[in-house]
Amino acid sequence: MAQFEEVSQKSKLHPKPEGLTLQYGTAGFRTHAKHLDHIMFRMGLLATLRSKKTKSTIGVMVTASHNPEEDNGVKLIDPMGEMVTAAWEGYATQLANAEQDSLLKELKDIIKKEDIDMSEPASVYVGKDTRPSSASLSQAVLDGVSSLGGKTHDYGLVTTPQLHYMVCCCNTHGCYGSPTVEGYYQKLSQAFLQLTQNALNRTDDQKRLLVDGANGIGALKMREMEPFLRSELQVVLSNDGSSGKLNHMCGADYVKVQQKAPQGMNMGVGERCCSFDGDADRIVYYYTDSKGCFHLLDGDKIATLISTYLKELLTQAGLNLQIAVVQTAYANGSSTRYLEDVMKVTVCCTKTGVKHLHHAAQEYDIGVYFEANGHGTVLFSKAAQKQIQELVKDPNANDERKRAVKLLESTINLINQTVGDAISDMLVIEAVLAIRGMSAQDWDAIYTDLPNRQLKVTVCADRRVIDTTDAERRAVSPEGLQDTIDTLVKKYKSARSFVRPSGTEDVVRVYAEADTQESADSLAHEVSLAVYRLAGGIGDEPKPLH
Ligand code: NG1
Ligand code: ZN
Repeated sequence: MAQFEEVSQKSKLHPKPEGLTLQYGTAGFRTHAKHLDHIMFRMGLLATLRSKKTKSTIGVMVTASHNPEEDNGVKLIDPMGEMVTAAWEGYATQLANAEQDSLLKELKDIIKKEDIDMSEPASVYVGKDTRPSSASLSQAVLDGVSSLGGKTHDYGLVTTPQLHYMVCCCNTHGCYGSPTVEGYYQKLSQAFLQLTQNALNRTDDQKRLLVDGANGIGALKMREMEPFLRSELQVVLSNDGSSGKLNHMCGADYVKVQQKAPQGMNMGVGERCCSFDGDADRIVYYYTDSKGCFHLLDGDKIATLISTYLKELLTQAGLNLQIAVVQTAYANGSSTRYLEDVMKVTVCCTKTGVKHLHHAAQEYDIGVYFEANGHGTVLFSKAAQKQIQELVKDPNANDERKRAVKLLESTINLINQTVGDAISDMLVIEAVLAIRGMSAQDWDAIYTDLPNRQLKVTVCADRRVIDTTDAERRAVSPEGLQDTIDTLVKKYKSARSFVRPSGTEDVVRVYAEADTQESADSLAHEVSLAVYRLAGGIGDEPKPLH
């Protein structure tokens, strides 16, 4: 067939290095950019098949998020802006690892398994981050799509959540918004301006926010969006990409893991600051107090702030909708305790990776999901949205209910329900703080985090020698590891620890929390040693942190 002839010809321009195998990991393929050209071409092919199969537009985002600038990666986006399903992740790995001469065979195998009608049209939206390698890699995606006769729309430089939004807008025929960057700015800014009208007498200081753009796409897009916000938010942008390197000593991941402010940010005492990651799908907040102490407001604090606000509005609106918060094992123990015991909301724990959290959040009327690292959003079920819209129109509702339900309606419009979105989350947080008249310190005081530490251990064999259960909170292999962790945890107060293989780096991650930073550090170190000894660690033995 002519269409396969073109694939065959074009694939030679994007050859696979023999023997190289890669996995579709926690968030797509991700590695050094020099290994990715063939992957991109093939993901163009796969997205075309997925589009034919679903009779919808599919998205392909070229980014390696918070990874170093030299890396790159690719994420596939399903019709409603969600992450691609597990079966298709499997196809992605199958296609990515096919040697050059068996590519067509694997492609036809997927077509057969999925019973794809190749005469269907295909449409693929493509976006990229600011990495130097992203331009040629996104061209490889476009080549893949066109070699199978698919239509492409190249959005160029966009944040990952913006591309998710475009895909959702397209497939809902405009119901979610208009599929342009301008449409995105308009939808979000209108909702933000409506919400902040409810916050009276805000001073310029309260409107001021310091934003670390991680030297990436988020900085560019924040600049573009600023005029739409009409000074209701006064952004002071640093790490805007004009000089520094992407994610280097800055960005949400750096701030969260190092538990310190990024370079290049001039923070006044108590000033609200936030950091995006390299593709602007994560955000964390922070401030320094009068003693110069750094305070992190991470994904758990964000989930608590937003769910408290939503719960209050539901009560005021007299709506009986169930609200749940979805977390992972990395959620700080204090946040879980606060949500369950004080706020009395349902808390559910899933495996790491937003696709798991997103899925779990869909089970509730309102599902607030955040990873501790700041990746998350809020999902409203169709039924919940309908109830809210009906109440907005109800002429018999009293003023208090009307006000609350209008706030809920604008909040829904401000939230990017397709995926975690740093810009959208930032505007939600800013609106909530403004409406409730809260400072960063007030927000931080909702509960006190347990001191914690994250470490990495490199092992010689496949890191998946570590197998886990119970939403990754317990290790079932190698033998003896969990018993050792249990014994170590008992030595410390309010302690918890777990280990799991990373899905994005070739390391085993260790997490520990306890009543003091010294204890958390010491427990994390002892557990790292146990991993090193029982799971075949390489290099020097982990050293104590102090
Ligand atoms: P891995 O490498 O599987 O731990 C990391 C993050 C995830 C998620 C993905 C994708 C931690 C501990 N893990 O996954 O939460 O965001 O990257 O970006 O932060
Ligand atoms: Zn990201």
